[in-house]
Amino acid sequence: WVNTEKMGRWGVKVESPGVRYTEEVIEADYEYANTRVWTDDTGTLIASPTVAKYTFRTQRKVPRLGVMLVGLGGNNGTTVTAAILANRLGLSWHTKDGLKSANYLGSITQASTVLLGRDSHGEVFVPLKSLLPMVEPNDIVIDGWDISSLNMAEAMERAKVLDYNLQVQLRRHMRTIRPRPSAYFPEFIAANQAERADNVLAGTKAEILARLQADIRDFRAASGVEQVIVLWTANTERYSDVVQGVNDTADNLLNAINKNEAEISPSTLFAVASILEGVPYINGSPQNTFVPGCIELAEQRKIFIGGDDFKSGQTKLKSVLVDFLVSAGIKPKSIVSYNHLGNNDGKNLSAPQTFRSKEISKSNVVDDVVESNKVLYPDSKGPDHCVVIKYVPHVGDTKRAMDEYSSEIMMAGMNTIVVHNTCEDSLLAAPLIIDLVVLAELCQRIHFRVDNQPDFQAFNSALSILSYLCKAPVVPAGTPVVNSLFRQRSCIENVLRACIGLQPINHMLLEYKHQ
Ligand code: NAI
Ligand code: DG6
Repeated sequence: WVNTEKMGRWGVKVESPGVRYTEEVIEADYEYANTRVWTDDTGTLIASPTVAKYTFRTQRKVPRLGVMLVGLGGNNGTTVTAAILANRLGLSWHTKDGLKSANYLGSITQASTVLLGRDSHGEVFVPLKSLLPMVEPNDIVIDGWDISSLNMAEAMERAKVLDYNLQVQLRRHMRTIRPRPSAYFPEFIAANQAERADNVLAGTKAEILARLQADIRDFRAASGVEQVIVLWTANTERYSDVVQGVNDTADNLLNAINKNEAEISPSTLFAVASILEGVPYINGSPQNTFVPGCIELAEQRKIFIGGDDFKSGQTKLKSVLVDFLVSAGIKPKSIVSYNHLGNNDGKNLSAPQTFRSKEISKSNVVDDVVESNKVLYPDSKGPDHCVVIKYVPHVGDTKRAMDEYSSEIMMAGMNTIVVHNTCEDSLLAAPLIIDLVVLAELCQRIHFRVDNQPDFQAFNSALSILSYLCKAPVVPAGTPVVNSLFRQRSCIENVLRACIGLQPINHMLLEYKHQ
């Protein structure tokens, strides 16, 4: 075990002729090995190794980060805010099981390790966050919007997520935080949310957009943060219609906002406000916030967007289990996913249109695995996949999820796996919010150039490295969507390794295979 407290100012430091450390940057030469495949005239599949030379440059100074949450007063919003405060204050509290202390379990940047390499004793694992300089979650300044006016102490109590004794200690810190009034267009979320909508902005969409932009500027100036990220953790919206001339191009989208078009959702308005303010925007819900015009605007302005929909529990396991089954040559024939929950998210999802958004993001998560195996799925028709969500107020945030995976095995046999999972939904989602903003901020400081091009470039606007944290990853046009959790995690680990000039971990252990 390597204690990062004792790792010094460099964290992990690489000694290699291709890696240069200055006060400002870490610069690393990197050979990106790949395989090009094509079919020749005889129909033979030809595979040919390729190598491209990259140089990665990472700014070492970590900015003071401010995060603006849309849906600040919800279960996720209050839980992540409370968790950051509790960690910062080093709080402990008594429960019937004994004394508990604040931590960041469930966050890959804060609580997971990666294999760095081998020393004379064996494998050396280090915290993922020690590979490159990253924001410390305890230093994040939180702000945001909610259509409900409750202060954060009241909202935390309403959420019923955290232990009472912890809430008591946090109350005076949370009470001072009040959500800013927000954009509320009732037709985009369930009608049952109207009763909490007492903190809403009046005016046309253009006026509301201007107000949201002013909020971002105000937060930056008042808090003194150097970098802002906006993250949507508000209610799931219904899908927006993608309409030619309205939201299909960046210009049309901006014109449509000026014309107060009905089909511009609050989440798209927030995304546009963020992009216009030069601030990354992450969508933690399933709706199609990123209509084509919004993506084009982000690309034009070179602003990061990420999403969609936190991949926290049932779907995360699905993206492991189906990957395991299919890569074992076992053929899933049906997946039936049921869950019930009693928080406000469940209440909002009890309306058909908002449920439909969630059903889509929960269902598409096996597509890439099915597509990867033409032996099992020659016609690309995947398993029957059924997703059910029911609202049961009594269970609150403690969601129950039940999944049945039925697969065909050898000689027409059948293999059925049934999984039951009880979890506190917001305590799984809050660490994902931390990872999303920590990684998005890091990506702001990474630039690279390929094959001695004169200029360094940033990653594409659609920040696909965040796929691990999302049910329906947003990726640049033409990029494969990867849902498999292990592949998504390898992407994060290996991109971070590339930034310090280290090859991907290949798990071959060749050095132990000699006679
Ligand atoms: P929640 O209902 O407790 O919180 C959402 C908050 O958003 C509420 O306080 C509501 O008043 C507010 N809100 C609604 N419309 C708004 C608007 N236009 N502007 C500002 N605030 C607005 O829900 P929860 O549990 O915090 O989840 C938030 C979102 O994250 C949901 O869309 C949910 O589907 C999604 N999600 C949650 C996961 C989890 O494990 N908790 C995982 C994946 C996604
Ligand atoms: C019930 O499915 C409500 C949803 O908001 C989920 O709790 C959330 O999307 C998490 O889903 P999953 O499938 O990652 O556990």
